[in-house]
Amino acid sequence: MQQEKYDKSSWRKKCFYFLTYMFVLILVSYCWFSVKGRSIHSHVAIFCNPQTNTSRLDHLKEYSLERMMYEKPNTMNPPRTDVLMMTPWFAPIVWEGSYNIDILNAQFHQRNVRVGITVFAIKKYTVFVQTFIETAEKFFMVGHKVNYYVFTDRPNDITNITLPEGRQLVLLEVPSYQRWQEVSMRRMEMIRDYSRQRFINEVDYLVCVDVDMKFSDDVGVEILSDVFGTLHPGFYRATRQQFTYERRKESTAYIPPDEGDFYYAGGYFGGKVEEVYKLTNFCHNEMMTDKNNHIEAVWHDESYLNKYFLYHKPTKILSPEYLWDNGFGVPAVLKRRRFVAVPKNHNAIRNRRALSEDRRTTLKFHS
Ligand code: UD2
Repeated sequence: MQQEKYDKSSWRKKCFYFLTYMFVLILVSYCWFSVKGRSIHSHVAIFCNPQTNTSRLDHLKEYSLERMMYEKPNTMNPPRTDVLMMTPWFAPIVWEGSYNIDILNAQFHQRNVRVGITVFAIKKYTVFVQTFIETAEKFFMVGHKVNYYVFTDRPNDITNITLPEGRQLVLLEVPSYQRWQEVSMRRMEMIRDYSRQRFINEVDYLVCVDVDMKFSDDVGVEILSDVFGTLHPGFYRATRQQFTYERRKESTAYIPPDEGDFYYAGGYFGGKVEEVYKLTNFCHNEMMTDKNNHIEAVWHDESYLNKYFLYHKPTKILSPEYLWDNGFGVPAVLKRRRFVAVPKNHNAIRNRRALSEDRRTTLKFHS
């Protein structure tokens, strides 16, 4: 009796071990064949039934334009012949006359695009915020969703501005730095960090600009692209040798005299959040390397930005229409002045004590 009981339980155990072994064997073989099959035959879909297998391509959104009336583009007659409209790497340079905003608006509206514009108002620069936003409301991305991201150490100094639906003001409290050069340069680090934590979840594109500016004409979705830079108003006609790139080999921002396409302004760049993240991460890291080696590039963040764009070509470039200083006059090529510097007394606004004896108003841009 005892023996019979023992045999039964032993047989059950054996069965259990055998079944477990088989199960594990089948599981391992299945995993191995799936992985192996995919890596060996990655170009041949041997494991999926094309009838039932789903693909990302099944869920593509279809965007199509409505019927629109506009003048036909003329292959033999370019709209502008007085300026360069395309770089050698096929990035468009945006000038008045080079695009049709109705077509672009229709495309971007379909995609329900969300745009974030970043400005820094540290210390006395808070005085520029109101004019910046008021003029942006008239001219910047009209009809599109916009978040104004204002980085400031003095949130209480920023007057609340009522904005229409789809547009909002977001104050981001950040530390201040003693030197104005450091304030300017640290923008890269802060844009990078907020891109990771916040912007990537809230907007599609970022436009990163100086705050001591005002909009005076339309700036719309024609500027948007994967990653864009802007021709510096002081150097758009200049030679390579005249560009104020960093020329000391000890700096990571160094650009040799026989290289360089354009001189890009530090105060206007942007693109998709992912691309702005890469750009700001690069610039901040290079700045930190230089800082550890006790060197600072000649034009601060602008020098590192120029280095980035040399080896990561922008996919679109904005003409100086998008960044102008009326101190430069109004050349004939400039059909519109869309975003212009607010005259400021550099010493008084950058330093703690206003230099009352120095009443000069200087050009914003170095040239
Ligand atoms: C140029 C560039 C700027 C930067 C700088 C580097 C343009 C239009 N401007 O501007 O982007 O590359 O050269 O030298 O291309 N700021 C504060 N508080 C301060 C100081 C600066 O908030 O105390 C912020 C503010 O947003 C300002 C920006 O940093 O607009 C750049 O400083 P700036 O305008 O005084 O520098 P500027 O005119 O030489």
